[in-house]
Amino acid sequence: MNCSELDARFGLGDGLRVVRGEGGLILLEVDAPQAQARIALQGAQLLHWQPRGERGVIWLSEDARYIAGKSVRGGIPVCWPWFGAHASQSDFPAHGFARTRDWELCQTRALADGAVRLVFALPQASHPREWWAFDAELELRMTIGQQLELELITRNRDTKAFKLTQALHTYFAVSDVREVEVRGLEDSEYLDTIGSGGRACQQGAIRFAAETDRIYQDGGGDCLIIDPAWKRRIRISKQGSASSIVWNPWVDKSARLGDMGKDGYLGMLCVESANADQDARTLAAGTEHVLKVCYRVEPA
Ligand code: TA6
Repeated sequence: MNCSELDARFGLGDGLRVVRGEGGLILLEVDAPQAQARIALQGAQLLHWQPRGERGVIWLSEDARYIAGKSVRGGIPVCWPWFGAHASQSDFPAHGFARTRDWELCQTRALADGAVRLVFALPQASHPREWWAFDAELELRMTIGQQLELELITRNRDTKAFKLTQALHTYFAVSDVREVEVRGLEDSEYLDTIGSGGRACQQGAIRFAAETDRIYQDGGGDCLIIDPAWKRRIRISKQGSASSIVWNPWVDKSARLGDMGKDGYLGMLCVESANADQDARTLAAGTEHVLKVCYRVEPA
């Protein structure tokens, strides 16, 4: 379906419009009583979420590029069916292929409480067999309101098991990454993917003064981003995940990425709810796995 057909079928009046955005990407513009949001059909990637009365919660680079087949810098990229570099094929795309493919819009609904429910699916036919030889279904359900809920559902439709690593690679907007801290990962073991790597144990809250890229094996509990300057905390609750990636590219990596914007790293922080590293999952034939997150803004 083209943009106008999608809008005719799935639009919700002023509450949700389907439009063609920069680079020809199809965007869903949500303007609901509880929140505003924007989602690209490519990757079913949420790019913006702003609960009524709050600042935007999700960071998007001022230099983001809107190119078909390329993940937009910021928002919530879906890393699937592998997280990071492919385990054995170095020429396969980092973070899998789900974030750069066009998903199908399956359902839109204005809920009675003023939130909006969206359902997307990545059709099996668009899974590149040369990269992923399994029969699997992928679905993303979003409930957009004063809180944001995402459910990423993987179904193994094959006759054999497969290993899955994945992440909701969420870029959060912060006042100044040098002035915030992440709580909830104290005493968790992490793999430091920078330099020689190696594992260590988190001592106290996480603060930022350099490039940070760590995969934490956590107990599945809540994380909090504490942002005193903006007088808020962002609570990250999750189910079906026992690992979190905490990432800030800092100066040099930002320059290498080229689409972080001028000093963009200062205004963002990734806390990604995942199944990564030792938290990889094996889905037996006919089973499913749900990775669910809920984001809430609370007063600091
Ligand atoms: O989640 C952290 C990370 O794996 C970093 O190592 C960095 O590569 C980041 O993801 C962004 O990856 P991308 O492929 O979106 O540039």
